[in-house]
Amino acid sequence: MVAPLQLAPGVSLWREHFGRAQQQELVGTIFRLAQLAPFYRPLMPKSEKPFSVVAVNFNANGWLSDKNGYRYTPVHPVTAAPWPDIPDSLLALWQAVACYPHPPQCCLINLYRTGARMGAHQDRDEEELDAPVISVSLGDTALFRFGGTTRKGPTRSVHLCSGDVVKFGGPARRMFHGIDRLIPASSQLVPGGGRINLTLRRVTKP
Ligand code: MD3
Ligand code: FE
Repeated sequence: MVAPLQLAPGVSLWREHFGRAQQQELVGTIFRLAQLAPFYRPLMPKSEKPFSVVAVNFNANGWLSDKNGYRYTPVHPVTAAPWPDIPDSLLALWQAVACYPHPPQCCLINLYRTGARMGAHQDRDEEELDAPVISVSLGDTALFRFGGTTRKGPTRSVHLCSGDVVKFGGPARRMFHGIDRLIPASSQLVPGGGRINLTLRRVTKP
């Protein structure tokens, strides 16, 4: 692994960690698995407002949001089938960058079509906060914004491009973050256009 850019304490960025061929392979794998485990549209708890992204998961712990709240579930909310396994290339990525001695338990895949965004939030449905979250960006460039561990205070923005890998660990694990917008058609990678983001997470304590 090359040395990452250090964006903030606990935030490491590997620009274009995955080359074009590997990006194409990951997208192909995701769309092939999505024939069995289709992308679904999460809903906000209580308000039932639909997310602008659609999502699917790999591995036994799938992150889900619907009117009953945020939680981890072993089965797809529409098909009730177990989620597909995490591809080996993503397990290998975790091994290479996480600096954490146990495998990831969740791989959430968010698909952003043009106009989709994600409001500022913290990832706080996991019991294990000693493990980092690893994010992989594929397709159109996104404007990612992050701040501190409260909603107040300054934020910074960085473009996340296809093939980029970011690790959020230590003090960054509880930071507020979101996606303000995509740069439309900045990549041709994703069939139908847009962006895919994968997040690898540990859910429970070992
Ligand atoms: C910082 N996804 O799924 S990736 C999410 O691009 C999520 O789809 C965004 O936020 C996306 O929860 C942002 C960057 C990211 C992911 C998880 C984090 C940053 C994080 C967890 C903790 C701190
Ligand atoms: Fe998040």
